[in-house]
Amino acid sequence: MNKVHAPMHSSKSKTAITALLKKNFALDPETSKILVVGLGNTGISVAHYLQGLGFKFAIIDSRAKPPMMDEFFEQMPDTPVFTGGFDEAAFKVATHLVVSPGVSLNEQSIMKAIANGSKIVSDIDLFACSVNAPIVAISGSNGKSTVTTMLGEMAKATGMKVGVGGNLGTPALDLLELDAQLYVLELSSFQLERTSALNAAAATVLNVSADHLDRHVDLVEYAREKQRVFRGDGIMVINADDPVVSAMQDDSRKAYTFSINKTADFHLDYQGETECLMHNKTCLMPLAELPLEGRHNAANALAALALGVAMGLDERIMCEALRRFKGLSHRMQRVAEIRGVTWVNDSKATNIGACVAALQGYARKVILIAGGDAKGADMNELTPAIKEKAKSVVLMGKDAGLIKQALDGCVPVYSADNMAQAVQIAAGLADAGESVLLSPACASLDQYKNYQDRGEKFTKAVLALVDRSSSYPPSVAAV
Ligand code: UMA
Ligand code: ADP
Repeated sequence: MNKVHAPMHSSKSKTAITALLKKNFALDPETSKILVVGLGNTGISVAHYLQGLGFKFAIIDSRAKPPMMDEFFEQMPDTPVFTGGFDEAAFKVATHLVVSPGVSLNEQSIMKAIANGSKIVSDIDLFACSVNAPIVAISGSNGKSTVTTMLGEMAKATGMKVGVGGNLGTPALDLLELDAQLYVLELSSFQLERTSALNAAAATVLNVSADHLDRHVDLVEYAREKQRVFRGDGIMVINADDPVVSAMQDDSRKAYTFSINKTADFHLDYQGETECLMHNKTCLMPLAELPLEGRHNAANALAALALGVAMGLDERIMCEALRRFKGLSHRMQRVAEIRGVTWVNDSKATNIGACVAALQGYARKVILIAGGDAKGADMNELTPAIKEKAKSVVLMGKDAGLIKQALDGCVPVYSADNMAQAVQIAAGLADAGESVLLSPACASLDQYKNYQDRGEKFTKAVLALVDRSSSYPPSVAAV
């Protein structure tokens, strides 16, 4: 549970923060009536923050009993909490709404409140108004957590006190107590769409591919929300390989470009026989020294280096941090090698872009385990990569049928009811020297608690194969 903390020891004084909140959002401790929507990690961090500044607020959550409610009552017994629905009366009196990213702004009660004059303020707005230290903001469809963590490690290696969080896990406002010299925030489209005061010292959109289309109208609107990360006058870090991101570049602003396909400020090139991560004409380090699978991780490293250079970090120290960076769990994580078959957990591939990037990293065809909740994406976009890189596909979850339909018989497809079965089937299909890749291209929530749960169930099932040598490999038939 988050502990109660006052944000005021983070550089700016309480008076300065209050003045800025008044100027930017007409927020006033005496008169504003704030409704915090969502009693999750974000909502609780906002509650502690507002309490520290002496604002009046209430909290609302549509669930009957949000998991952290009891602890919350213990800490803030006097805060009005509404649960079990979005009570119109609570919205009616609110002058300001701080809406958690998991709650859509298209909720009836929220749209009505906005129409009646309530202002939207995000936790990121509150954070941006409260720090003096520079913020680096990282968005994109894929690679955010990896680049955010990489840059955090780089900054730490230079001896800086750094706060790392946002969509990555620790709500931004909970980082204030660190009183850091630099803040590195991963920001989702949901966080950005409701943020207006962010003026990051350096920002990037790593890439844009279809995701969260169940929440955004279309890809154009989704990209527009991501572009909000560049609001302000900070240094832009632009992926020159992504046309949607390149179009976001503002020529009047300082920018660094990165690319894994062509020359850019940060790019890949050969120095003799050795392929290197380059800054202009200087080799920063050989690519082979980056201990991560997949060329998309070269792009991630170049983006992190560009952001680090934008913040004045030492290139040599950043490269030392990159050499030590072993990657995050559930992203192209090698789980085991059993009878010559390599098993890879990429459960965090919750959209098509991530699955395609994973497949493209393989020279030899793989057995792909995919499926789950497609979140409104067009599964036809998966077909070319699967056709080129998959020997066969094992499908599971709510939208397995959509993928099967999109593949239209171009590779053998097998169906599984659960992960243990999917792993059994894949074991029967894989020959020594091949890889089985869990890279679902879909969210996990139809069958699992979250992507971690899905990845753990995969790992458990893979490791169980070792003990089941008599039934390994089973025989299977394509559906
Ligand atoms: N809620 C309602 N009604 C709704 C939906 C949600 O009342 O219709 C309530 C939920 O019951 C919950 C509360 O709202 O109690 C808060 O929900 P939340 O989903 O915003 O959860 P938080 O705990 O505040 O977590 C959020 C981010 N969650 C989402 O964006 C869905 C976390 O990102 C983030 O780490 C955290 O803030 C701190 O910044 C998670 C995520 O899945 C990891 N992000 C998506 C992604 O990466 O794809 C965008
Ligand atoms: P995010 O925080 O944006 O979801 P992660 O770093 O957690 O990003 O990675 C999510 C998924 O995307 C993983 O499957 C990972 O292998 C894949 N991925 C990471 N970086 C990239 C990239 N630059 N391009 C495409 N896919 C990527």
